[in-house]
Amino acid sequence: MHIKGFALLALSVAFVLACKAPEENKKQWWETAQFYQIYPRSFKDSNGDGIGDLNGITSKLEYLKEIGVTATWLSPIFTSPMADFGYDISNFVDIQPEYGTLTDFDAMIKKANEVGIKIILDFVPNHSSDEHEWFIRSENREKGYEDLYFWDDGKDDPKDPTKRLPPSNWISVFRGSAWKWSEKRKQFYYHAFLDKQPDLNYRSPTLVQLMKNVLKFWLERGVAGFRIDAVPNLFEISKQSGGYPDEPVNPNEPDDQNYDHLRHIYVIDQPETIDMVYQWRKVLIDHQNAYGGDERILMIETYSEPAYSNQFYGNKTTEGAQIPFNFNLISRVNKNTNAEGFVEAIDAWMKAMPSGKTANWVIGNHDNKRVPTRYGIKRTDFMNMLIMILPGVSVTYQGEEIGMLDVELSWEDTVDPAACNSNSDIYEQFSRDPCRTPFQWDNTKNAGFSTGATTWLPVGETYTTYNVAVESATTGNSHLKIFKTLTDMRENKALQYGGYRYFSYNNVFILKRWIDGGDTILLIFNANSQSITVNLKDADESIPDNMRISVVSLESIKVIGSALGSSVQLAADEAVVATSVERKLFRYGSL
Ligand SMILES: *[C@@H]1O[C@H](CO)[C@@H](O)[C@H](O)[C@H]1NC(C)=O
Ligand SMILES: CC(=O)N[C@H]1CO[C@H](CO)[C@@H](O)[C@@H]1O
Ligand SMILES: [Ca+2]
Ligand SMILES: [Ca+2]
Repeated sequence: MHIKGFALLALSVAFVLACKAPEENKKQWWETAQFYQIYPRSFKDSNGDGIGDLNGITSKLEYLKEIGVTATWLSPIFTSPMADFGYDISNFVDIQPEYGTLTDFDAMIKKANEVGIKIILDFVPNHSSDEHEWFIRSENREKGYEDLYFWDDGKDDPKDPTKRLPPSNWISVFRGSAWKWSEKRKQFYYHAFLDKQPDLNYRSPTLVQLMKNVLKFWLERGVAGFRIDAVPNLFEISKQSGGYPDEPVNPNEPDDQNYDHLRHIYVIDQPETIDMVYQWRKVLIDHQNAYGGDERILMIETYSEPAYSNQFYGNKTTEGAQIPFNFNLISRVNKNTNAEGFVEAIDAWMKAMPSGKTANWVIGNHDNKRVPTRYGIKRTDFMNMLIMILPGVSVTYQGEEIGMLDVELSWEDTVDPAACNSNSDIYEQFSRDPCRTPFQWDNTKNAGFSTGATTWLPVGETYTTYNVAVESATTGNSHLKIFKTLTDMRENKALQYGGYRYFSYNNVFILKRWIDGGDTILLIFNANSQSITVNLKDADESIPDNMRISVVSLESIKVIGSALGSSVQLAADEAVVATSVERKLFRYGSL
């Protein structure tokens, strides 16, 4: 008895000591988080008008918790004429009526706090709507508002003295000249996106302060941070530093209406942008110091080379954004990428990231074709496995957890301005509608998204196969079960704190995570177009013997819970996750 008691005491002392070290470098909540992007218009409609809304989101927060989401970022919900579906904001501090009210917003935050989901808002700082009060006043040259936007007389038209020409050759992201003539002010204004999205002028201290007030407004209503839209476009070369010079032509893109026709040396990635992000982080830090609570975060949209985008993390003296989005898995990976290609795409981030920072992995959003279209249907589960098992933060766009497919839409059904600005022959090249169709909840009418007669975009035809209800209820495997098992696994210290190694072996991609004295987790993916047998000890002799299969891609016939073995046969595009613990990791199903 005595000895037993002593042993227990000794054990608990050892436990306390052993726990101390990891606690010291305890991570912030967001560093091990699963983020989920909601496109509010298409997530859940609560009142049958065919348009998703805040009350719809509130009613589904428990679903997000259930599938292991930590925080959700919402595409814009603010007052907007909807020329770019909410990315054209006419009031930064109110809710678009079709989405709800500030009272609904407060109710959503309250519910989110109860459920344990953090809410992150989209902050769209580059431009406002041309219907924003600031723009109307600026166009009227009201005092204090004159220079909140970019105004310029333009150039003489040598052919017609009554006409003016735009100040420069700058092209809008959505095609055509980025300058629009205002009859009222008799000047041009600059718009990087639609002409209904005039760019805000960050060289105006008034504007800078107004936008910081917007951040404070939402922080005080309880948001956990912001995802910042179109950061590359924030600053452009200033009038003071030499007017608005023409950008050089890119010979690879002959279509002179296309954004890619120019090399954007004056309108994106200007040095001042970095400091503005630091200033916004300061607003968040000040708020946290005043109100307490968990760290508030900034996630930013950037597409630049690491030398530039790494600066967003901050420098030796100043904090920046915690999460500059990593789109490498979107830009460098496709259906045909081989195992080495995956290694290179991951390296491109891991090797460039400043030390001590947290990586993040994005495979889709409301601007890109859906995951099964870009990576191939059979690789869908592998992509979810990859972002969950790589070190750092995972980011999921709504529908990726159920393997939603792009929905092909006719020219008549197309509403995205990026497509409508083109024509019926080429619109599919530009349209972002196929990835924005209503979320598929169940087998009922409108996939359970809405009880209305119609929905703002048609519901995908495959909704009876890919929906939450069907994929939860099946006794077999499903995309959703795979997703949930993976988010469960992310509680494992090996994934949160462990080491990592990824490599290609006979065109099989292998990712190993492990923690000393703890588990090893293995992801194996066959990138070959035929089956292959891999000898694991040959691939990496440190892989433990007792690995068991925890997750498999949908078409795999391997049995969850069975031993992985030292010689693993994989079909083309088959992906398997194995764990060294003999623990039941599959939450439901036939096991
Ligand atoms: C970090 O950035 C701040 C703000 O832009 C700047 O004032 C400071 O000089 C920078 N520090 C270093 C060490 O580069
Ligand atoms: C990924 C993303 O958020 N893209 C947005 C970038 O900004 C433009 C203009 O605000 C939007 O149209 C895109 O949807
Ligand atoms: Ca609605
Ligand atoms: Ca801008």
